[in-house]
Amino acid sequence: MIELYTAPTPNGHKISCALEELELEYEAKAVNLSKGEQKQPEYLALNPNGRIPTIVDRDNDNFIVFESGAILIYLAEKTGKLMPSDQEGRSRVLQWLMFQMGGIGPMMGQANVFFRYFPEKLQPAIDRYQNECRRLFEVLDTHLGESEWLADEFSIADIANWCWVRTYKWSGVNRQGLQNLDRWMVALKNRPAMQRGVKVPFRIDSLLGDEKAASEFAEKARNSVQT
Ligand SMILES: N[C@@H](CCC(=O)N[C@@H](CS)C(=O)NCC(=O)O)C(=O)O
Repeated sequence: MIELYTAPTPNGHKISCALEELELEYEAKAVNLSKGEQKQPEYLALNPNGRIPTIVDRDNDNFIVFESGAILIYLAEKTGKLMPSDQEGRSRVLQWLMFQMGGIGPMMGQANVFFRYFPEKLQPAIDRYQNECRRLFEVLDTHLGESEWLADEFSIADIANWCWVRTYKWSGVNRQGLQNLDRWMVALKNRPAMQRGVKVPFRIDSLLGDEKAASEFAEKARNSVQT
């Protein structure tokens, strides 16, 4: 049994989607980010960075893992699935996983901050992050024109990138004209495990068609953005 401390965000969904794909038994524990539960001492004892996700592996002497990329690697190595063990195959998965961890995730996160949450509208900052996200989407699109999946087989790298790219509208990033990326997005969306994973720890409806819900959500997030 794995305990997963999470919230309905891309970094949380990366882990619930992987756990669903791997058919591992897990218990999701919702961390209320707008109430600041991630900064409480009990949680900081598990994750010194005060962010979700975190796992506790009850079957491995309560081993704790934080940082979503490290959690994905841990789960893949624990099961021998979603990442090959040969050096080159493993490296190809890690390259695209790191591309998400160091590029797509932080850039979309900053696009969200400046496009949705920041009190002032700083257009150069919004443009900077949205344009960088678009550039990263084009990198994915070019690669996916030559390869069905990001690495040789479906892997944790696909899960990690998909969980972020699917939220492009919230970040205000243009995804038009990227047909290879579109093909891959649909392939992932059609996987039952991914469909289950993005409803953990609870289902949230798209905020995009509901202005009131979107502004309430942005207001809560704004309060947690430290300037
Ligand atoms: N590098 C971390 C980033 C985690 C992260 O930014 N989590 C966000 C939700 S997607 C969070 O917990 N935000 C709450 C906060 O910053 O206080 C990871 O990949 O695990």
